[in-house]
Amino acid sequence: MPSPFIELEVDTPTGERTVKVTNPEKTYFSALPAGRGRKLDLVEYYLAVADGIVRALAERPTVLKRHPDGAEGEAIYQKRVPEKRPEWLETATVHFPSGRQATELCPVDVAHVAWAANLGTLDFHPWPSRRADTERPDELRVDLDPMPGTTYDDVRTVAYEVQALLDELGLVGWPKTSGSKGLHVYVRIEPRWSFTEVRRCALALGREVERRRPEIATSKWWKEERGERVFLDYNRMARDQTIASAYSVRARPQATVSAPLTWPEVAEAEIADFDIWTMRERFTALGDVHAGIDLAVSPLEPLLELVARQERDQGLAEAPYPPQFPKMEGEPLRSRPSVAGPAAEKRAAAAAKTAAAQTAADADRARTTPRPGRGPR
Ligand SMILES: [Mn+2]
Repeated sequence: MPSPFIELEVDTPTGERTVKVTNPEKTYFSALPAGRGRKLDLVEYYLAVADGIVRALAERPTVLKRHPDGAEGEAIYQKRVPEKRPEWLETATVHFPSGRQATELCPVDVAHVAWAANLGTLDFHPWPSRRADTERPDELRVDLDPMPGTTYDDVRTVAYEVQALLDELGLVGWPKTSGSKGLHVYVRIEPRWSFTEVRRCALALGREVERRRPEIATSKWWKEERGERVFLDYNRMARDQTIASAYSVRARPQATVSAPLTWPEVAEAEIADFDIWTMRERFTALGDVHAGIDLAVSPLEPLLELVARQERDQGLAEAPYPPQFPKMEGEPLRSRPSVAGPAAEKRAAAAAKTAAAQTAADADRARTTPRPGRGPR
């Protein structure tokens, strides 16, 4: 028997699109009251916050985190946009750290979002760059992750410390709940610098916040060095390391969403305050509280100067990249301090060999030309 479906007519600036929603009554969020946590409620949520979600994703190559069996089912991180797709769907090509490339969804209107939601997409993970120049991020993202032993109040305190620093440097930050456990602060920048440079700025910012509040903030990559502190995850600015966008629904039975906040709200707002229903109400009342983000373009130079000062005065150089990256220029030995030493050098060499073999195997599956300009310049 074919799956039940309905068709929605979705208005876009370039015309009306028909978006099919299959299995609209399927339960996606078990902790919501009956009839409020269906797949159709997910799709309708995104249509209700259209202006906000489109601002968060516009023209950005976007990874889909799909949960076709609902929030508690298995997740599929879908980078490549499926071959079978409507002819109006727009895409963008990106280059991964391995040198491979992929065609990802590139939302330009809410019909793209609704189409993806019908695939079971809960959260959208956009690149911090846009399709006009995918190599130059226009969004510096500060990701605040509470480590075990910390509280959400600690996350708030660190967020305000980030705000104070940005303010001193003449940059404008836009806070949002992650919808899961932490907070994010986004800064709109001119798309003039590489991933390597913007990530290095995120690292400098994290290190400076750690210097000011060492009791609750850390920028250390290795978990054993973080302690019971809030981690400023600078590697979220590395290529292809995306995070859930504003208005994204998170994979929780309560259907919490990543909620854009004003700075005064950070002190009071709880993660659980915002779900697919309460956010709809808030959006109707206030609209997108981050509506000004694209007009508030901040200079990156003050952070580049901070990078230089830290190097000069504190001897701080590069810091580790995530495991799937090739060894990056200036990067220290990517090995936990507790296992560093000559034996670690050997292990690192062996790991590099395995990684290279893996990359070659991947390349066989999706034969592409490695991009000559990728990596540090
Ligand atoms: Mn996070």
